[in-house]
Amino acid sequence: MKIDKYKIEEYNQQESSKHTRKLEGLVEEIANYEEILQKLIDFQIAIPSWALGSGGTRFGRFPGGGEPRSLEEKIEDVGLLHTLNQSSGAISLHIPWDVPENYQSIKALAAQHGLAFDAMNSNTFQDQANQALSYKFGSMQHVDKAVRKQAIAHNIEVIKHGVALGSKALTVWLSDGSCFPGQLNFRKAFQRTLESLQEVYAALPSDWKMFVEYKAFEPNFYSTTVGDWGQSFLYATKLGPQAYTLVDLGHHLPNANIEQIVSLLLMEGKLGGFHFNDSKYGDDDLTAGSIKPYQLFLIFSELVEGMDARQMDHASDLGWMIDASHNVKDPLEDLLQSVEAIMIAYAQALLVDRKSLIVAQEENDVAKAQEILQTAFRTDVRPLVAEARLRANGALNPLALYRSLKVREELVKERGSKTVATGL
Ligand SMILES: [Mn+2]
Repeated sequence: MKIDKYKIEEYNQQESSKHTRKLEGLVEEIANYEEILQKLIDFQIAIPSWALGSGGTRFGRFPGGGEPRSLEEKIEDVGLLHTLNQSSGAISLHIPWDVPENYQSIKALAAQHGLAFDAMNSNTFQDQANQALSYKFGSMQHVDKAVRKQAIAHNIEVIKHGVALGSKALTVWLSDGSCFPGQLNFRKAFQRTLESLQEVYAALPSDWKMFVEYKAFEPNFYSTTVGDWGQSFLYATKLGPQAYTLVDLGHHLPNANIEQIVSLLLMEGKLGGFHFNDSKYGDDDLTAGSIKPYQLFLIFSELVEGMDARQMDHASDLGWMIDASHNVKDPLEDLLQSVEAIMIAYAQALLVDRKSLIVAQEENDVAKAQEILQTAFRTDVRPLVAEARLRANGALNPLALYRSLKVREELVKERGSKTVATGL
């Protein structure tokens, strides 16, 4: 299914006067309005291929119908999102769930939809049918060198797929760790993992980045070998200049101050990328901004401040990706909501009065500092985000148009109601 351009134009026309009215009130207050709009237009968030089908929990999965049955259909789905919001211009593939059969035709299809290939993701957290050795007791940390070699070879194969598609980064998330005290020697596990990562690092093309993603717990519940940002930073530092830490919002212990982590990683030039989602308890993979929108804003506020301090390009110098999937929403609606929440938090962060904040900080004016941040957070920037979409030929309200065009119903007609996308 493809959404015709004129349908978007027609919809925007209908909504135009309402939108203009809301925008005018907001714009009066913002001096650098055009500059902010351009940043919003440039900002793109990659969609992971595994978020296009209904996610499951370990208790069950409830596919909603019309889910993509192939890599081609996954690209089409991201194309639908991008057509609607013009902010989802990249797809992040997972190997082996999305092994491309024909690079040229996959690249051509992505280009047709205006999509780039974001970071490639390897998988040594589960065993595949044709796999010689098991990852039951870890992959890169494994006591058996042959298992480690298998994990290294897999990651190098993922890089090769990525090179053929034009990707520029590899994300390594390891589920390695231990479930019980005494199971693992922490130092040996670290050293083995580092040596394995070094071999993968050596296979990186010179213009590639390697993202070392950390996670506090799950599936291992006693220790994780890349368990927090300190450990990831240690690996990334030891690996070299092409290695960075990747922050996944759901991969922290409860109440961790993620905005502070982000700030310090940026200071050290070691923040590489971001996985957006939201959570209440653990790695819940809920829609970005659905539980803690203020935290999302505070993180973006540090991102903007920290990137500006290093003269980084907001749109291209970090990898931005959604990493979420769950059971109860239409995955495409969920992704539209996530992208919208991210754009809102970014727009609010761009509104923070930085000069006044610096003064308030230097004068220990705590109340003023809070006011400055909350003034930005409490600004309804939705008309600004909508205007950015309008100028980029997206829809003023992507979710409303998605529903009125009955996109899911069309996909069910095309693909059937019993389809299941590859993934967890
Ligand atoms: Mn992640």
